[in-house]
Amino acid sequence: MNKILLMGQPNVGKSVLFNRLAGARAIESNYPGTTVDYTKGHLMLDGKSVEIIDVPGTFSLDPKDRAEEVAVKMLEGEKDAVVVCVIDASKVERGLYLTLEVIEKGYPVIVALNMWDVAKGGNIKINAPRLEQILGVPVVPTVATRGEGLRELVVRIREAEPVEIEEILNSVGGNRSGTYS
Ligand SMILES: Nc1nc2c(ncn2[C@@H]2O[C@H](COP(=O)(O)OP(=O)(O)O)[C@@H](O)[C@H]2O)c(=O)[nH]1
Ligand SMILES: [Mg+2]
Repeated sequence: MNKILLMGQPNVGKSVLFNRLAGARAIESNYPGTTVDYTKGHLMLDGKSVEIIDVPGTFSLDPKDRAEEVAVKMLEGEKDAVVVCVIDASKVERGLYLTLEVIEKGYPVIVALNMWDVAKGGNIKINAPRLEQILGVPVVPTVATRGEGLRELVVRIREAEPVEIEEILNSVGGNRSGTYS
């Protein structure tokens, strides 16, 4: 791993998470040839400093505007990156699409189920361990604004590994032949 990319839809808490993880010495840059800004910084991991990037928000890897184009380009330009997919836990189904796309591209992924407090307050119960079983990647509930879950998130980044989409399909009892196994 040489980089950590924070990815997710707009307004899921990526930047708050980034500020908590990267601390004070973050640098804002302009993506070449665009008016799109992004921020990068460093995170200490196992005694090593790893670059972490707050990628512009995107709903999918099929870009609909300039910011989404930059998000996709940044991902494609960082083949050795680990991707922290940030999902709003109160709208979890909306964030899973991008997460699955990133997994399908072969990147090691860890999911931050952020806004865990909002989900709880709205009586939304998500079985994070079950989601972790299904996806085959670490799933960590977080409340970025309070720093909750961030230690676990950082510790578990090293567990992020590429997963075959077929494995996810198998874990929900499906396959591509159209029959039940
Ligand atoms: N209640 C709650 N609010 C959060 C949490 N994380 C971020 N926010 C708020 O959600 C809004 C969007 O956060 P931001 O980091 O800008 O989202 P981004 O667009 O993904 O970068 C801000 O008002 C944050 O203070 C969280 O875990 N819980
Ligand atoms: Mg942001």
